[in-house]
Amino acid sequence: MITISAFQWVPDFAQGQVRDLRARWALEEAGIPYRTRLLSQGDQDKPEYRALQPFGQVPILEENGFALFESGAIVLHIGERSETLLPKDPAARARATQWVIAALNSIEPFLMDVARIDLFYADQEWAKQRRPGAVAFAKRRLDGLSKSLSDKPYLDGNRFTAGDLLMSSVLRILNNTDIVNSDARLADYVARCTARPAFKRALDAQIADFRRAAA
Ligand SMILES: N[C@@H](CCC(=O)N[C@@H](CS)C(=O)NCC(=O)O)C(=O)O
Repeated sequence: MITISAFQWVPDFAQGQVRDLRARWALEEAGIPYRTRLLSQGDQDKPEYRALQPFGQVPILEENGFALFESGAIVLHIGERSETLLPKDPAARARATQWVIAALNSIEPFLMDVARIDLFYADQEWAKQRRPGAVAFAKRRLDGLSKSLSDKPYLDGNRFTAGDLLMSSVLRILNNTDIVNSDARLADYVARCTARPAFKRALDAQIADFRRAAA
């Protein structure tokens, strides 16, 4: 059975955001059962875990001696077993992959610039000065994304793919600001993606693991 690594506990602001959610969501979309390997404080720095994830992060996927890190790689790997995530048609499949990489490479770093300031450095002078520029840059990228989405339900048209799973996961990073939500098209898009039963099951499972660990 597939095992996904996740943290046993994270602060409230990170619950529902930790990146194992992306792997869980993909597995739920694919209808593949999985279990979790919950890391306690410090487990991620142990040599055995670092051998599987060089940066000590979650998630990793393990199955029958095979291990994979990077949430994008994990979602694409699971997508090999799910036409919902990766369509069979080669052109549609390439476009789904394109949106996975766009989410992780062209959008996530810029939303993370803002999130990092807000979550970890909000009180520092340099962060106050940097934030408006970081927000402006993020908004430029979001504007491009919104125009490309246009009035389509999903990035490639009528069909949800792995690209939407990653893009909506990335857009949720700024849930606590109006930076994404002030664009009605993007707000509706995230709501549409996360209304999927597979997302809800994945989110409930992540939260349930935190609750079990806290009990
Ligand atoms: N690019 C990685 C990022 C993974 C990542 O940032 N994971 C966070 C949790 S959401 C983590 O493990 N943070 C602990 C750390 O970086 O030390 C991926 O998408 O898998």
